Amino acid sequence: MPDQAVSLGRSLAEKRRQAGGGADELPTLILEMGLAAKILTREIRRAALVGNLGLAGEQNPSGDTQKKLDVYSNGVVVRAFTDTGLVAAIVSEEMEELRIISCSPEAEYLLCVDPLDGSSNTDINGAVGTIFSFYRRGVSGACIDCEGELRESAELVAAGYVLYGPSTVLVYNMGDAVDAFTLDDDVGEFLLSHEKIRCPDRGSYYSANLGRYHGWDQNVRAYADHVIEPDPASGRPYSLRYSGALAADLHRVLLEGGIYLYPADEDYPEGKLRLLYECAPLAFVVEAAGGRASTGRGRVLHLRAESPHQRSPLAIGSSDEVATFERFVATRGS
Ligand code: AHM
Ligand code: MG
Repeated sequence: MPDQAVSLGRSLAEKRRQAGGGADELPTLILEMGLAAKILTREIRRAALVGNLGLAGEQNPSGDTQKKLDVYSNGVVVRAFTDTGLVAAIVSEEMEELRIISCSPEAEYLLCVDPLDGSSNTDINGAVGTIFSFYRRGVSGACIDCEGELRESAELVAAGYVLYGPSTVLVYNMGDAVDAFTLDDDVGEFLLSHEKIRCPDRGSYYSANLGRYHGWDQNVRAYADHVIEPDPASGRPYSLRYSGALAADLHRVLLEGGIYLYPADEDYPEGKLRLLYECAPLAFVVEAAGGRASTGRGRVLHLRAESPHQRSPLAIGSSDEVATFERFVATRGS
């Protein structure tokens, strides 16, 4: 361990000090996400030994059959943020309705979370993640229609993800920069490992479920054909990397460049991924790192959610790569 290790707690305290202290509770919320991530790290690692792999049996609001770890992860996250007193309501992939937590004036934030992203990977010891975002409520101190708040007035103020891979990494943006903290198992702390991350403008990796190729629009198929067309001058053919966990594929693109795509297709005419707890949080991270996040036709962050589980197409990663995808979508028709 380097002598000058910076813990997540110390880094957040320093950011709070630089911002002049005050009542901004985002650092407390990020720290709480760090605690939930430590508990989930432990449980994911030992799941095969304590009977926590496999299906739970219920369907989630998106129609996916929940894994035991989905249910467990949702419980950990909901309990963690219920206890802070700072969160008014939670939207989760694993809960049908938005869950009202508190109506007090201190409960200034809305949490949107995918507690266990990529849960099809749990049973094969593959990478999984947690994706989260915090919105500041437009109105505080009243239990009004919070879904309406998300749509009308709430502001996305912090977002990030946790990747449970060979190590656990927490990446977040509170509006200033994107930093990554790696969990040191022996110390029991998230320690700063990547500061002020910049997403390369270009990259030669692409991530997409090519099994869905024949359900895509011809413009999207043309783009998929383009990236594998040999052109050494522009770095093509690109290499395919697809893990089945958005957080893992996004992490590669953020650090090494490239593009992650989940376009609309015949089965998912609005795209498969969910706006509030998958697309928007990662857009908030990637844009702060100099990358781009698009529906193919516009910025993901310009969308307003009409419902908790609203879907969106997603193209995210290096700015030049996403811009090229948008040109294909715009010029080839659909
Ligand atoms: P999940 O959060 O229910 O696991 O689903 C989201 C996942 C993304 O992480 C991943 O990129 C994509 O859905 C995989 O979908 P597919 O199996 O269609 O490729
Ligand atoms: Mg997910």
